[in-house]
This record gives sequence, structure tokens and C-alpha cells, in this order.
Amino acid sequence: MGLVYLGITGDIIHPGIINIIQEATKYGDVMIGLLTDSAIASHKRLPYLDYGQRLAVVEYIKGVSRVVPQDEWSYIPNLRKYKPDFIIHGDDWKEGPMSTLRDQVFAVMDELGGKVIEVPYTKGIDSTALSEQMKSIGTTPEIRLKALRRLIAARPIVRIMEAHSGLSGVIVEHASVEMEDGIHCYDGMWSSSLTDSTSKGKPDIEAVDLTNRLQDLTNILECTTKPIIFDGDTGGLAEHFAFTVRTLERNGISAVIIEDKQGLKKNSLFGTDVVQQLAPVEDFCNKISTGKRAQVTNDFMVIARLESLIAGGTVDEALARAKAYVVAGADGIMIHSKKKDGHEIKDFCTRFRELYAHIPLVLVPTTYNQFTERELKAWGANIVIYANHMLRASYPAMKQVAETILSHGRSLEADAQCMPIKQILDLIPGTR
Ligand code: SPV
Ligand code: MG
Repeated sequence: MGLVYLGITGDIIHPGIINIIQEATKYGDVMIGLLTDSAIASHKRLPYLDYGQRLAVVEYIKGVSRVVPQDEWSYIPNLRKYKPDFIIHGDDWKEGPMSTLRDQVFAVMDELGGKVIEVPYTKGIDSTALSEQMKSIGTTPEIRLKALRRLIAARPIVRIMEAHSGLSGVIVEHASVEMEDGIHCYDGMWSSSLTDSTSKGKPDIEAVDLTNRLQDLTNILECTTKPIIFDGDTGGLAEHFAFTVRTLERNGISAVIIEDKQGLKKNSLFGTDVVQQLAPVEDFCNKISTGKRAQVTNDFMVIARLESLIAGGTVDEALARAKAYVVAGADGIMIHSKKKDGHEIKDFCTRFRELYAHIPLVLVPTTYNQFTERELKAWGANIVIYANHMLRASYPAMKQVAETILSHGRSLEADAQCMPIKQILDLIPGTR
């Protein structure tokens, strides 16, 4: 009898896993390598339960002798560390993206003098399929709210996409692309003041009130599970901001970002002719700390957005404000710029990281969009927000179809520019 290693996520315990554990006990003591949140998030969506909750379940499964953390997606570092006599795995890894890892595991076990045991995959049950079913069940405000902090801890960089309606939320929720390093998907949604107001044909001047914006949010909340960051504009008066924080929190929103402008708020990406006044530092600090005092949970985040660079200020000025906002209790900093070259943003990020190793840093690379997420991460960013792309994509597509129908006096020619009726009927569960 020897030591048998089994790596699992342990988010959904199903008969397929119990079957493998039972099989493993025939070879010796079963050591579970429980994948950490960051190991899972490097390849898939974040598990529903955090590591501690999963550990509490897995260590009581009959047949399990010991549970150790597996910090990487690959089993190899733990195989080298614990040198088990066996590793056991379902035989479903023979094909598909896991097959490379399988080859590596065979090579390492051979080198260590151990064996690989493959058990027939339990048909009809696998955690990926179950996770898809769980998505259709939905989430709770509490789980959704907490998810952003978990993602910041688990992902190299958290990827957020704008959503302004239920339908754009559905796209953000489900969009995924299989890449060499795993499945890429969006981690959450940005509720943008610009796209919320534009989709109503109104200007982005804090004119669309909170009640109105919450109606859009409710539609998104009803058909998605991923965390949401709310664009809180200036936050209004501190007294109003306290109410906004509570309302957002109650709805399961993870974070609000407020910007340090004063007077009539204009969108930051306007030309240089629009000069926006910055709020006095103490006033904005007071707003941040009023928001922090108002929140009920420990997990909600108030993120302070610096408009110094937009207003023509220097990186030094922005850093001075960032320090004051952190002292006032900000859970994160967003630095904004409309310059294309990204120099000042990179400079700010590097210097901010020298001051604060762990305070989350948010970037909105709408103008400096030549930089990849990998590069922004290297500068020190934790969250990247694609702030308006769903709305900007939909407008030209709708306009083109409207004009095509006008120029032909019928809709036949526009069909190629539209999704098929069958597809739209299948898109939303329950339509058929
Ligand atoms: C928004 O999306 O409304 C924002 C980001 O505030 S920006 O438009 O870049 O100012
Ligand atoms: Mg905005």
C-alpha cells in the first residue's frame, strides 16, 4: 500500500468523484490535492465555494486521509513535493486540452518511480457540466458581492466588461474563448454611466438618476451571476452617497467607483476644451469615509477614481490625492487618462505600486488600448475595465441594418446582418 494523489477542485462533490476516491483507496492512503482559488481561476471560472469551505467538505469524505493545497493548475509541483506512489485521474483527460498535462504527469511519475491510474470517466456527470447547470440556477446577492474580492485575490488581472442591459449582460456572462493557457472569459460587469445614459438617448452628466440606473441593473442581475462594479459618477453629496452604498450593497453589487470631479460632471473622454474642476481633497475624502461607514458588509468596495490626469494635472498631483484617498479608507484606486500613449498611466501605476503593494488598482484603457492585459498587469493593475464596448458595438450594427432596409424597401438584404430568428428563440431559456 502506498500514497495515492488525487487533484480536485471539490466545488461540486458528485458520484464521479466519490467513485475515484473509492478506487484510490484500493491502492493506499488517499491524499487530495485541493486546487486553490487562484489555481482554478487560472483556467476556469472561480469556484462557488472558497478554499476554506471546500476544504471543510472534502476532508470529511470517507476514504480521504489528508488534504493538501494544490497551488497550480498543474499537478506536477505537488507530485514532486509529495512523491506519491500513484496519481489517480479520470480517463477523460486522454483527449482535449488536458492531454498535454497527462503526458507531463506520465513522464514525472515515471521519473519518480510511481504509477498513473486511470479510472473510467463516469458518464453523464462531470463538474464542468454541473457547473453549467448551476449557472442556470443563478446566485445570491451575498455570493455575487463577495466574488470581486475573491477574484482580485485569485486572478492575475480581473477582466470587466461593460453591460447596460439584460442582453449585453448575457453576452458578458457567457462569452468565452479557449486559449493555450485556459479558457478566457469576463470576470464581471461594469455598469457605466456613459452607456446607461447613451442607451436612453441622454447625456452622461449624472442626469440619469439612481432609480433609473437601478432598473437597468435589476435586468442585468436577473440573468447573470458575475460580480458588478457600479460607476457612481461623483457620488453626489456625501449624505446621498451613504444611501447609494447601502442600495448597491443590498442588491449584491461588489463595488462602486466615484470620481473626484465637482460641478456639472462631464464624461472624462471629452476633448481638452472641457475643463473639469476637481473636488477639494478633504471633501472627497469625507465622501469616501462616509461611504465606508455606511456599508453593512465587509466585502463591499468603495474605489476612488482620480481625475487629476484628465484635468491636466501631473502624476505627482494624482499620487498625492491617491495617498489621501487611501488614508480616508478607499478600498482601491482607479486612475484615468485620455492620452493615447499611456506614459503617464504607466508612470502612475509603477509609483503607486512602490507605495502600496496590495491596494487594488483599476485601469480603463479606452484610449491607450494598444496595451494588453498582460502589460497592464506588469505595470501593477489588478482590474481592467472595457468601459463602453458592448454599446459601441451595437450602435453601428443597428444603424447599418436600419439603413439597409431603407435603401432596399424591404428587409431581405438585411437578413445577413442579423442573427437568425431560430437563434434568438434559443438564446434566452424559456422563450420557446
Ligand atoms: C463610464 O463608462 O461611464 C466611465 C468611464 O465613467 S469613461 O467613460 O472613460 O469616463
Ligand atoms: Mg461614467
